[in-house]
Amino acid sequence: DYLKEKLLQIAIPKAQKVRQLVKEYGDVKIQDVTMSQVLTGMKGVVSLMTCTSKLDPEEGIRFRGYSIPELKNILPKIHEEGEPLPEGIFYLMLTGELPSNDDVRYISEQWAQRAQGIPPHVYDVIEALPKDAHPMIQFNTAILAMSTESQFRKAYLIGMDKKNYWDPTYEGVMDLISRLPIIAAYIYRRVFHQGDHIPPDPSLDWAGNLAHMMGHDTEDAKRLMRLYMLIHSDHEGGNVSAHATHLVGSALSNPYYSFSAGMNGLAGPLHGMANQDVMHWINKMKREIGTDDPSEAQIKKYAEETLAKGHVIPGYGHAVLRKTDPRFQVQLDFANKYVPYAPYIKLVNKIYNVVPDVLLATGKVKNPWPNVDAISGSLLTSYGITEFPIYTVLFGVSRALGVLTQLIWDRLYGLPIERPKSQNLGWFMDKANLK
Ligand code: FAM
Repeated sequence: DYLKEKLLQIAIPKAQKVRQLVKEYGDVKIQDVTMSQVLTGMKGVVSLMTCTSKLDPEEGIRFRGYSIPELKNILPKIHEEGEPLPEGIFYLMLTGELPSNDDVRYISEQWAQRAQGIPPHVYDVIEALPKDAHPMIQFNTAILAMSTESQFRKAYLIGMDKKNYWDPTYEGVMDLISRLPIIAAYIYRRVFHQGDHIPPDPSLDWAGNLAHMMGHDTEDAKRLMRLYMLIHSDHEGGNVSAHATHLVGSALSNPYYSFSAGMNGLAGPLHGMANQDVMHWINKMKREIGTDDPSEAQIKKYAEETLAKGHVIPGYGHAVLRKTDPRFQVQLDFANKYVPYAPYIKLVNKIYNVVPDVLLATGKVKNPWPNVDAISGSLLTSYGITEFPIYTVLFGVSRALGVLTQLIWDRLYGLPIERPKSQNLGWFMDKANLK
């Protein structure tokens, strides 16, 4: 496997640097931490080392230094006019280098081959769940069920040298990523298409195959799926799905357990589930106002009512970003190019015109701008993928690319178990001299 060889060559000097930092520079002070940082979700506290991507509050995400618009130009594509293949961003996040066409083809083939290894009991486990169990429950259950195949645990038990843990991690990660589209499509067809399943086409790329297996087999739908899989793949290390995957992985739990932890986090409404909730919010608005095409004044009133009830407006706000999310923008540009007249896209634009001011008027929302989820569901819907509960599963398939690449690097760096310190309320009150 030339990719593994290459990875090891890149990683050895970096792992030495990590060891050197701990040994020789361990006492270097890097930051002061305030009371409010700890009590409002550790925002801005540097406590993780992540190499796959970095999030700038103003500019948004960069993958190994490259922004999404840059990647759209430089990553390999199938068609000149099309979207980059997610295989390419995986390669970039893994090695830190831009892939050639051959590198991307190699990964596509690897994944198509490895995808064939899903054990039959995984389908039995899915089938044992009620059809109306949320697709994220089914997805995550399947991920755990697949961990019977973990090479990591086997290697650990036979006494592998810990320097080599990255190797079975890599194997597990490659297997797991290869199989996620099949699992996601299986759940989609089970829940929404009477269990009428469509086998994978090994000649297709990873994202194209997902669209194909879901039954959305047009070139247009495949193009959308490639974009979707590219932009959701990573958002540096501190977001809930990335952090949870990393944390659980630090106990040397295998890649399946680790990723499953991340997916449980993604299923929360403040994280990945927001893409489904946005659609509920829009549809409830249409029902309550009694029209499919509400005016901006009507949308504003509905948004204000949402806040008055103590609810969040899904798809808006962010823990780090302080500008419109470039992942929102790139989808909006895509929509304006290919489906400009889609009713949901027109609504997304109208909502974008009024909601930021409504949130700003609260005086407390730190970022009133739309995030990735404000449009992704409307875009999928405009392409005929209208079943909202599958949206977070699609997010999860994509998110695997980043968080699992980082898991390989966690093992390459030899990072230890993660164990921050906790204190009780009295301790914080003492620090503040509060009686
Ligand atoms: N609607 C209503 N209130 C909001 C809000 C929104 N969209 N965004 C923030 N706030 C409130 C927040 O609840 C908090 O209120 P309290 O002080 O009363 O608790 C206050 O504004 C300050 O919050 P913040 O510091 O601006 O945001 P946080 O860093 O605490 O939270 C989010 C960040 C994303 C959880 C928050 O903006 C939110 O709940 N947004 C809606 C859900 C959503 O779209 N999540 C998806 C995020 C996404 F990019 C992803 O993970 N996929």
